Order: sequence, then C-alpha cells, then structure tokens
Amino acid sequence: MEGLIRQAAVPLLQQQARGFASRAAGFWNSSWFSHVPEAPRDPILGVTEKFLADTNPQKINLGVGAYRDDSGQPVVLKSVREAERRVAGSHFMEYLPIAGHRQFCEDSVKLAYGEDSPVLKNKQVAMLQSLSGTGSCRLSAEFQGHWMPGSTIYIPTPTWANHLNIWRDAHVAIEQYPYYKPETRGLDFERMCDFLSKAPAGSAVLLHACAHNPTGVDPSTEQWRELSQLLKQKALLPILDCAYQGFASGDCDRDAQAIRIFAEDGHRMMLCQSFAKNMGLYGQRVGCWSIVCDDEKEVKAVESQMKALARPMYSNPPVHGALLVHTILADPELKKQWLGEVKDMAERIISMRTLLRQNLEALGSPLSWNHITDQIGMFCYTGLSPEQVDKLTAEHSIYLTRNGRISMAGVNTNNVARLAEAIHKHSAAPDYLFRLDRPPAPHRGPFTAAAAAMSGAQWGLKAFCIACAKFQEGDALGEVLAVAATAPYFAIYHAAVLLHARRELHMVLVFMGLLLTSALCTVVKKVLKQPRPAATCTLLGNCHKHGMPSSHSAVMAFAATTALLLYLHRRRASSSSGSSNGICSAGIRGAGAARTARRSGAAAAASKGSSGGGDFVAAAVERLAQALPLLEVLLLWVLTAAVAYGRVHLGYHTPAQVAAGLALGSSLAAAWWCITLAVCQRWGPVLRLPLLRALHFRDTLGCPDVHAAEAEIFVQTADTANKRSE
Ligand code: KET
Repeated sequence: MEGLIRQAAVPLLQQQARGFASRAAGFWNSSWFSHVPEAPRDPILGVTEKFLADTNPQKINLGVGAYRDDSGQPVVLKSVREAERRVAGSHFMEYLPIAGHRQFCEDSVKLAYGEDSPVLKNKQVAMLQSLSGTGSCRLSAEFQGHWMPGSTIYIPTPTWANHLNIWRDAHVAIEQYPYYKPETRGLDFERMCDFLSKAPAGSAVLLHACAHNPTGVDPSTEQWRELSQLLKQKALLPILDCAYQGFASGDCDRDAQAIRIFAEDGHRMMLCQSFAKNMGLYGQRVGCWSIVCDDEKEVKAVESQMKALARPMYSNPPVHGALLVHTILADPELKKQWLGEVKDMAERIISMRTLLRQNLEALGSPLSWNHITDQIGMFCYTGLSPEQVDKLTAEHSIYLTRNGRISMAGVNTNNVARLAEAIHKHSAAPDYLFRLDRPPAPHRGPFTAAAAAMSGAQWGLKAFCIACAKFQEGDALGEVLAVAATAPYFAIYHAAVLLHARRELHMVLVFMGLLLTSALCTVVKKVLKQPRPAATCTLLGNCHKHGMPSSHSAVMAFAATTALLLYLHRRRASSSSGSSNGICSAGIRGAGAARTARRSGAAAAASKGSSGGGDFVAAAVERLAQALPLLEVLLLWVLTAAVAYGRVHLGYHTPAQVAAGLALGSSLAAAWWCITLAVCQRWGPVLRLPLLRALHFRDTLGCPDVHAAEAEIFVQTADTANKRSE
C-alpha cells in the first residue's frame, strides 16, 4: 500500500514540479530557452557544414585539416587496416581505466620524447590517454586553471582558433603573442621573444610542436633552442600542442625536435599529442596528454590529479583507437609501414604545394607565391583576405576558413587548376593582413535573467576581495594567520572611523600616514621589481606581482609604532600635567581624585581583611583600566608580529621582504610622528579654520587621558545640573 502511494506520489510531485517550472519560465519568457541566442558557426568545422549543404558537383573543401588522397577521398592507412584486423574480436568492450590504455600511453610518449629519452628513463613523465588533441589541450587548460591559479596562457597570433575557446572555457587569462610577420610571410621571431620575455614568471606558453596551424611557419632548430632557453630563464611553462607529428617533414623524429629540445633542457612541460592526422584516426578521438615532472613521486601526485580532472568530464576514454595505435607502435614491422605512410601523406601535400604555385605562376600572377612552398605541414596560409575568401566560396564553391587558410590535403591533381584560377582571379589586390582570432568577449554587465542562463564560461567574473589570504587545507596555524592578514585593512578602517568619530587633529595625520605607507610600498615594489617567492607564487597566483617590501608588514609596523609613540607621548604629558590645557588637567585632577579615593578605599578594605572582596575587585579593575592603553599597544605589536610571520608562513613574501616592510613602516612612522607633533604644536591655530571648527576638530595630543577628561566633564555637568535643580 505504502509502495502504491509512493508510486502515485512521485509522478504527481514531478508533474507539480514541471508545472511550477513552466509557470516560472512563462513568467520570464514563453519558453525556458527562448533567451538562448544562436552561437556563431565554428570557424573551421562550420566550413564543412556549409560545404556539405552546397549542391555544386565541383565544390572543393579546403576547410578542415583532414587528409584526402588524390581523388579527394578520405584515407584509411594500410597499417591501420592491419591493426584493425588484429584487434577485431580479440578484446572485450570493457571500460578502460580513467587514464586510458597504459601501453598505448607509453608508446605515444616514446614516439614524442624519443625511445631513449632521459625523462622517460627517469620515470619523470605523467601520462593519460585523452580525447585526441582537443581533449589534451582542454585538460592542460583545466590543469593550469586548477594548479596554476591566476596564471596566464600565452597563445600565438594567429593560432588554431579552438585554442582560444579552450583556455577561455577553462577560465584561464589569455594573452596573445606575436608569431607571424605578414610582410615576410615568415616567423616574427624577434617580436615573439621580446613579448615572451616580458611575460610574468609562472605563466604558460602554448607552442605548436611542429607544422604551425594555420601559418605553416615553424621556428628553426636554432630558434627552438633559443626559445627553450628564454622560457627557462623567465620561468615560463611550455605547453606543446603536437597535432601534426610527421606532417611537417614526413619524419616523425624530426618533427619531434622541439619536444626533445625542451625535454633535454630540463623543462617541466605539458605535451598534447593527437593521432587524428598522422594515423588518420580523426573520428576515434585518440590522443595522449603528458606532463614532465621532477621525479617519480611528483609524477604519482600529478597523474592522480590528471585523472581527477578527466573522471568528472568523461570518465574514461574510448578503447578502440588506443588499441589500434598500440598495435601499430608496438610492432616494429607495422610501425615501419605506418612511418612510410606518414611520409607518403606529407610528400603528397608537398607536391600539391609545388603544383599550386606552378599553376598560379603559369597563369601569369604578378604576385609572389613562394610562401606556398616555403610553408610546411597541412596548411597554406595564403594571405587571402576574408572578403576574398567569401568570393572564392560564393563564386567558385571553394570552401576555406576566412583567415585565408587552405588545407593542402584537400588539393589534388583534379582540382588544383580550378583552385589556382579562382585564387588568381581574386588576388589582384591581395590583402595580406590576417585578422586576429580573438577569444569571444565574455559577458559584461549586471546579472540578468538571460545572462544568468549563460554558461559559466561566458561570464567574465572577477573577484574583489580584501586580503584573500590562501592557506593549506588542514593548516590551523595558517588559517589563523590568514585571518590576521586582514589586520592592515582594519588598521586603516579603524583610523578612518576614529577620525570620523573623535575629530582629533593628529588622527588626520595618522590616517594619511597609513595611506602613504601603503602607497610607498606600491611604488618601491614597482621600482625594485623583486618577484614573490618562486616556490609558492604559482599556487598563490601572484607570480606576476612584485613582493619587495611586504606592504602588510609595513602598514602594521606603521600602526604599531605610531600607537607606541602616542602612548609614550601621553605618559609624558601625564607626568608633567601642568603643561596640558585646562580641561585635560581638570580631567586628570578629577580622574586622579577618583582613583586615589578608590585606591584608599580598596586599601582600607584590604587592611580590614574582611568584606573587602568587592573593593579588591574594584582596585584590580582600576589597575586594569590604567594598564589598558599599554595593553592595547602590546596587542597591536603582537598582531603585527602575526601578520609579518604569516606573510612568510603563507608563502606570500620572503623573510627579507617582510623585514624590509617592517623597517620601512616603523621608520616612516617615527619620521611621520615628528611631523605630526610639529603640525599639532606649531600649527594648532589651523583648528580655528571655519571648516575644522564647524566639524568640531580638536587637538588632544597634549591630553594625557582624553577619556578621563571627557568623563569628568560629563560628571561636572551633571553635578551642576543637579545643584541647579535642588
Ligand atoms: N591542435 C591543433 C594545432 C590543431 O590544428 C588541431 C586540429 C587540434 C589540436 C585538435 O585535433 P584533434 O582532432 O582533437 O586531435 N585542427 C583541425 C581540426 C579541427 O579544427 O578540429 C583543423 O584546424 O582543421
């Protein structure tokens, strides 16, 4: 019966929930999704969509980077067919582990880093089977976002358009570095190095390992070596995207030179491998993502985090492609056959480059087409403008990406002449300025119902927080010190509140002094440019900030030193109370008399030795009240010590940066105190200025106990009022 009720109740609840949901949706819009705008077509795969919709039998697809044979047909390599034959029926369809097929991964990294690579021999490489090159890149971006928070990715201009989407969706800040020089149609090596040399330590740099997409322009061996040294010097993490190994030169070892140079130079780096192109396994989504670590222990931790990223995204990778790649790479004969096939594919593309250039020259084109044959890999970056590309598509059914990139694999002996004619016709006034592929702008502005429905990636959210001090989970001391890190901000607020509530002339100067200390630290940091501690800055996301001196320590030292000087000054004033003004001395007299009376009462009670418990408490309270100003100063110094220690403990500053902050803050406070005294003593008359008078500003510096004086005034006023009423 209970079960029946439950069965009936569930659909009812669901119905109600649905009703509520649709009513709620109706409140905003006629449907849940009416606010969803159509996304722009993908600049590369969108070309294929348009191509497929075209009915012209002579249409040519030069959009996506996918290999075709000379008759324009997709190719399945013979080595792959053989691997398929061997694999067929020999395996279960079970899940792979999260990190995929281990032997496949080991074969892949050997292909990239080299059979005898020391990083492999030393077991320094963490690896995971990924969803092809895109999946590897996405995981790299996620890993960067998680484990290098606040760091920036430097991406070449131009690049494979999806790089920008990938790092944007992983919420990693993107900077684009110059790579291509349109005037020379070559590498802009100088500007590239110059730009990267200014990147903050702890940033990551995305590099195309070979056959740069879309330009087909790669650094030379010497330039790779220089780049590797530059990145090492500047503490930048290389992330190599290797989607075309074998396609640049026809030789897989030669195309791995950048990877091997970086590994040899001792870089910690990430590598994204794809077997889509070089094995023709486009739809199998097979790739390998690897990270070079310090040692085996680090590999264990890093690999566990790589898996932790993959599991909630897609659980584990598909098995078939990995089995094919493993079957080929693990069998020397099959591998040899495959390497030959890669070479054939690369050579057919090279021959198409020559043919296209010859055709254009034969048509009498006055332009130089050398770059078609100079560039390498799958693509030719023609220099055609987006408008020229549109004309090729509209008038000739020739499809290519609007940045003027041609997938050379789509060119064959049957279509090359038609292609050359179309290019010749529309390149009379070539516009070689390529357009920058900018990441789509994130949403700006307030949260609205429509905007709230956007994916998180489209939000350009930034945090504003005061003293967002990070601490290691489980570190209780770290947590306390992180809380203490808010103290400098409160010191400034406190001064502002005192200024507002007490209207004391010296508080104006103390408040200004605190702001000045903070500003001075910012200037010194900018001048000295000393980095934050290298060991922690990546994790804290502050590698791009400077750390000398610690402004937290400086502000606290300023506040504590000023409090101490004020305390000493007032003590001196109380011992020579004659110097204080009338009200203050009245206050002292009144407070002093009350104290003496209380003390003698307490003493009398004590000497009686009986019912004196209450008086003893009164005496203790009195003593505490007297000691309070000194206790406050001591507390401030303890807090300053906690903040200073915390800056080092939490990894935000080096001990030297903290010491410099403390020295700067306290010496500035001492100097500032002299100015404060001078202002209050010499320029006391400023208090007569109408504005300051209207705001009831006063000078209480010479007053040994302001609170006592104020209390005395109220007591006297109340006494007078009482007498009058009697
Ligand atoms: N990196 C680069 C540089 C690249 O050109 C591609 C694919 C990939 C990674 C991803 O390949 P995957 O298929 O995930 O292993 N580029 C071609 C296809 C695409 O855009 O998806 C292209 O540029 O045409």
